[in-house]
Amino acid sequence: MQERTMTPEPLPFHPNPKKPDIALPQGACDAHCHVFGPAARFPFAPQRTYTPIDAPKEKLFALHRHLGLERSILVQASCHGTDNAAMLDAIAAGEGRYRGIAMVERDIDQSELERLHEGGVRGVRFNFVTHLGKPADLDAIREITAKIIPLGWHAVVHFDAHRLEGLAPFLRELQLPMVIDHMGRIDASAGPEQPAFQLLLDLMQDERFWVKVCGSERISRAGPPFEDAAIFGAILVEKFPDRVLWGTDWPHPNIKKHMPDDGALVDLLKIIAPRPELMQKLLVDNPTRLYWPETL
Ligand code: 0GY
Repeated sequence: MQERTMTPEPLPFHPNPKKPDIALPQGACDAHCHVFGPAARFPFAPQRTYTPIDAPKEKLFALHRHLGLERSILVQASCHGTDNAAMLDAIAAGEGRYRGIAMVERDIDQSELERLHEGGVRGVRFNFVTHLGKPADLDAIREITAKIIPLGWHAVVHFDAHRLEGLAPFLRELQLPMVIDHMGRIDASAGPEQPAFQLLLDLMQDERFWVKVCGSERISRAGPPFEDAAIFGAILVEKFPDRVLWGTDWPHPNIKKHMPDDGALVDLLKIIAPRPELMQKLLVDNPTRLYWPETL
């Protein structure tokens, strides 16, 4: 058999996602997605570990209309580093329906934080994922979180499952809400009894922690339609219905094999949040509490 050659080219996002089988509730929020570039206007960071294809805001907005998502949280991705300009530009175009999670330098000052807040930012992301570069510095996190707590912001933490055991004591020290990305990137084939998932459940007993029950396409080992991963989301939603969020993760950076159909990812919500009251909390009430509390 001929060996497959790996291509450095990123996979393009799905060109024509299906219409979801399910209608989403009014005010449904995609709580994890990105905009990339366009590079000609918003260059990627020199220290990035990958170069994505352009995924501009217009394409994201069209996807959201197609899927029935009315609001969204734009998460700063590592390929743009701490230059949050593309994200802020997209939020500004969203007329209040979009909010953001930034990445910031350790020495960020109050006036810059206030500028980000004005621009719709409500939290800072810390990355510990090996393929995304150097892990976040713990002292820098302490300093940054001390500065963002007065603004009512939270932290978003993104890590590989094997890091959780080492990271958990540090996270428990932090005095602000923390949202864990992609179900802690556990390995869906290792079953709910695996130590990393049990530790995630244990952390979630503490009311400061929230978890995103998306990323099924990342943690699945069975492949499309990623149902092996969605069952972990279902467990988290059932146990912690008031501290779960969901998102598309469009345009799916670093997906190497099975680029998901975003409409089919929405359909996975039938497994993840099988009752209307769970869907309402996951897609509407929880994002409102965390990102638009002033509307309550
Ligand atoms: C994600 C996942 C990835 C990328 C990033 O910051 C990023 O560049 O988050 C990934 O490569 O797994 O959350 O979209």
